[in-house]
Amino acid sequence: MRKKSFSKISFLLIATLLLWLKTYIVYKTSFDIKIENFTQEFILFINPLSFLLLIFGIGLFMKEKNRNRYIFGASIFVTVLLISNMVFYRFFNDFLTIPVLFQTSNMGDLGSSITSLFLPTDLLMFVDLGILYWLLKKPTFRSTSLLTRKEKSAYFLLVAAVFFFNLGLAETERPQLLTRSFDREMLVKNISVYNFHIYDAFLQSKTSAQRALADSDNLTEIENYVNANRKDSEEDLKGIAEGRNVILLSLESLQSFVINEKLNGEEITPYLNDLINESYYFDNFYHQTGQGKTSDSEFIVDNSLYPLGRGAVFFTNSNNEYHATPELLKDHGYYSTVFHANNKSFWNRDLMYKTFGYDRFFDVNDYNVTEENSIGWGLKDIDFFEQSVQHMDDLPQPFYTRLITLTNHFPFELGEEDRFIDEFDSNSKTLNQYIPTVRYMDEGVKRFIESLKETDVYENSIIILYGDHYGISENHNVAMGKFLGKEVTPFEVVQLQRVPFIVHIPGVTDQDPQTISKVSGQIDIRPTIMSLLGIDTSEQIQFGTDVFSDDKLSFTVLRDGSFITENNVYTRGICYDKQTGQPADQAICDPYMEKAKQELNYSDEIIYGDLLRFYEKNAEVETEATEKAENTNN
Ligand code: GP9
Ligand code: MN
Repeated sequence: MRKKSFSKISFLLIATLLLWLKTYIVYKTSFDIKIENFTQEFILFINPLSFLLLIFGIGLFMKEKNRNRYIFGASIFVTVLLISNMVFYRFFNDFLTIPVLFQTSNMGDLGSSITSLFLPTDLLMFVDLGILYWLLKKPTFRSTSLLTRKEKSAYFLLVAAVFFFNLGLAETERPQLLTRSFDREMLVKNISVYNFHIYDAFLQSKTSAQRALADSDNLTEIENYVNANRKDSEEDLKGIAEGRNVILLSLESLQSFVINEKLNGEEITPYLNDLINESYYFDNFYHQTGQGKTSDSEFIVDNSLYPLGRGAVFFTNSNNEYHATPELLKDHGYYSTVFHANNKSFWNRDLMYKTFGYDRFFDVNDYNVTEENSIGWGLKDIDFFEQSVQHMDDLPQPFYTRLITLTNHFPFELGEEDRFIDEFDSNSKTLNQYIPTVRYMDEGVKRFIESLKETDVYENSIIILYGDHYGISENHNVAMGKFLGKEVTPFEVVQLQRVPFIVHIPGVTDQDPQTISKVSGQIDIRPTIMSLLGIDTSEQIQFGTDVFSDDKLSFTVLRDGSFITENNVYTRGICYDKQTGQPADQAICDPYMEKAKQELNYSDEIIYGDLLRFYEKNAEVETEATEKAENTNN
């Protein structure tokens, strides 16, 4: 284009330059994007360009004044998109996806979490908009003549060239970039945060179509896979808790690194450490949640399916057909409940619990919540447990129940009176405050189990405790490194996804406590429970295995596609040796790559295609069960 053409689009070019630089600064300051070489840095630098030229380029079809106004409006839009991602990233260490945007019913309840995520420096995000606004008023830019057709074609050809140059470069750095879409960081790093959103919109339309196109044949292949991988349960423990109540404690943000660990000579989780000595404890157990956090963990635990790679399945697919644990246990006379002192619609729980077949959800309205007994997200754990035990005493037995704690949630707030241990001392307020809130939750669990022992429920139950997901994100790696006394590499990040898993069977585990180091994950919880209760699930589609089974593979896959085997950790394209924490020969991880991908893909297919609606055998059992339930209700 000639000089004259450039002057026609000078406002557009200035806007592009400002937004481009701003995006790059945000990349470097607000997101933790790992760069390994110069090409990657270069890709990161140029990647916002094609989108910005495209979106501003639409203005070229508008007349004079409107054009610059449009460009200014588009700059505001792009800025808002950027800020939303920044704030979201601070909490979730992840980028926004369309399903997450529609979880608006969660937003109102976030309260203190949201405000503590905004920083004064965020105001700097508006500086360039100020400049643009000032230029908009300047006579030089006010009336610019239209571009000729030829000039427009040249402009959009240039945009396309920039885009394909970017994509080509990215593909050489990262083959199959668009087909392996689990890793959002990889996408943002290579094709920009903006093009990532366009790609995400494409995925959204694809998954919406998937249900309509699915048929029962899709399920057959998955059934074959699941059947081929099924392992027999451990004979000695099978049915050992037949007819007992099942009490699951979903422990908010609890990671394994605090277990059996001290700060200034004090144990961080004294009660859990004691309980472990009377239980089966799994020290290589991983959470497998994605963007749906707590709700994802609930989904995994109740279905032994993986949650989704984008969005929260509790929101996106709450009308699907599932064969969740409450529904299966109903056939065996169980009554199912959840105790959680939050609004019932948070994470769309009220709807999803109905779908899963829960009989009763004790939500915030079932608790006495006052100013004094609340902190952060709401009712404090000790009060929550105290009031829950009272409700529990009245439940029909046997029951299957889950209690979900809340105090140990970001931003980890706690009153002085509840501080039983010092804060950690590092540059991360989050990690510092995490230690006392974990300690407080530990106290809550202690009082809960102690008061349970005073009722007849305890002896007749099994108690299963697990961490729902990580509490300390990668944003705090430096502080984490200080706590652990070693650098937090991508290998360590995976190892930090370990959460405690404790199986406490009164009369059994206290006689013979064990620490089991086989690799397992939340996906294995349901098959384990079913086996302990002596319930046959050989006709169920589930991806987990009874953790006590001798045949269980020492293997688990995380939602971002990373996986862990007996000796290795695979993450971000690198196979690590667990013993040294150093990269190992890729060939060692190769045999598991396909399995990891397949598990996640099959599980996604089930959810997106709503495939369990085609499951014949279970459809029969289910009608029987519903009829039975209806009869008893009448
Ligand atoms: C909300 C609580 C916390 O009810 O379960 O949710 P999270 O943010 O951890 O997913
Ligand atoms: Mn949680």
